[in-house]
Amino acid sequence: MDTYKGVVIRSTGSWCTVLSDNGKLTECKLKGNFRIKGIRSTNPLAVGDKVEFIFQQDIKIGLIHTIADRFNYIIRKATRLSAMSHIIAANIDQAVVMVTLSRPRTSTGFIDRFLVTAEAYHIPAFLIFNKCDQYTEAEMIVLNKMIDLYSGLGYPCFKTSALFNQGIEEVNELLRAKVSLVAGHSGVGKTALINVIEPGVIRKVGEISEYHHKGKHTTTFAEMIPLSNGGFVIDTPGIKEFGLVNFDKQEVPERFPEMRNLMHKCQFNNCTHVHEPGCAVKSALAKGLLSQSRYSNYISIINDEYFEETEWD
Ligand SMILES: Nc1nc2c(ncn2[C@@H]2O[C@H](COP(=O)(O)OP(=O)(O)OP(=O)(O)O)[C@@H](O)[C@H]2O)c(=O)[nH]1
Ligand SMILES: [Mg+2]
Ligand SMILES: [Zn+2]
Repeated sequence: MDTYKGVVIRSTGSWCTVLSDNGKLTECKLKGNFRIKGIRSTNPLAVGDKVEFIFQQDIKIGLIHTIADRFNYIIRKATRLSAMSHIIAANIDQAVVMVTLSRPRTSTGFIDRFLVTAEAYHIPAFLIFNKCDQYTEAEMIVLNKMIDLYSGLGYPCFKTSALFNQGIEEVNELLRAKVSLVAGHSGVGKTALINVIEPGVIRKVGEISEYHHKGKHTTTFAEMIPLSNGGFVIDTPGIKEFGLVNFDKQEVPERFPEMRNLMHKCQFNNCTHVHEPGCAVKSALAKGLLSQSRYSNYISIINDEYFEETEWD
């Protein structure tokens, strides 16, 4: 019996598709008694997992017997109150959040939660502002302010239009030879952009509802797409909100680069930057040196009920 090595490019519950080192795709499942330690997850196998499997000639499927240790993964709660989590993807080099200002609207709260998550996992993060063809002048001003803010914090920003092929070359360069997770609300154009970058395999793109100006969850599970530039891009289903699983309130300021650089100047070393005297963060905020939206999102993150969850091994 031959053992093969590969990477999971699609995963739906217990079945998955593995791209082997020899370029072949094989439908695989986990060997019957396989147990995974550590994470209580609804999906034992995630897109991006490196696995080894034995191909069963008689039934033409692969049985996975080894999952390599993940060097990182992005996780969210299966549902808001659930004790289970869902691994969105594993072994990611960089994370891209795709943003649209309208149709659908992406809030800075969503963006900052995404960036905090990426910081927590030490994954470099980028922003792509898509649908630049459809904004009014007033919206373009807001967009440029957001770009100033986020690029100033060290998160490179890109402007694109998947519809009119704008900004595509830069994004193609960004994705070269890396495994990139692409996340964002339903309808922002994640799949549309991937279709433009890799026109060989056209994937289903959805409509925006006329009434809600939101997408309709066209992509229903994460999928890893090999690019001809040597990279892999992970298209994810539109995420409404990021549940921040598995971390401690006190760590949150460190996930904000602008706070990380100031915290050591606070009077108290356990300062939460909310009400304490001698807080360097609050004084920078009062002087207009920190962004009010980032600070408000920090407050909302530390007050978030998701932090109540503590049951992880
Ligand atoms: N005007 C404009 N429309 C776009 C652009 N990119 C995508 N769209 C449209 O937006 C709609 C949603 O695009 P999708 O690619 O399905 O969005 P998605 O982010 O993959 O959505 P989910 O799979 O539901 O998460 C489609 O009707 C696209 O044609 C763009 O740059 N400009
Ligand atoms: Mg999609
Ligand atoms: Zn402080």
